[in-house]
Amino acid sequence: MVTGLGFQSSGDAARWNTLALVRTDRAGNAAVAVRPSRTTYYRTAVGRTATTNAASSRVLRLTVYPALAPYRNCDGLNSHYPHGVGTPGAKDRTSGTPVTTYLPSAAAYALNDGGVGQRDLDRDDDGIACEKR
Ligand SMILES: [Ca+2]
Repeated sequence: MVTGLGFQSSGDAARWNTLALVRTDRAGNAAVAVRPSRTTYYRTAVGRTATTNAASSRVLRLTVYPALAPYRNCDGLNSHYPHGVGTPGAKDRTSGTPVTTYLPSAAAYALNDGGVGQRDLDRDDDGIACEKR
């Protein structure tokens, strides 16, 4: 069992705030519930004691995307999704290096693929809207 295990968060993975001090169970597990409104990094850390050095865990990044929405143009869509949005498994139709880092989201793509009353942000119809490297 570990007591005084700091559960920390950060917006930039450089400056950390301790959200809670938790205690592990006999198996070494602890749980903390979070509900971030923006992309946040998390880690656990223990401070230095008379018999141990300070240490911290691996950093986890929890990415928070804005609510799904139709966008007026690719500038708007790329401001939230820098590499575009596409149906899962879509292949970028290009003669150059294909974009593979788009957000795979059928729902986000469906809002921006030129359906009824929508702007078509996937003009080459490859299943990825506003693909960008
Ligand atoms: Ca496309």
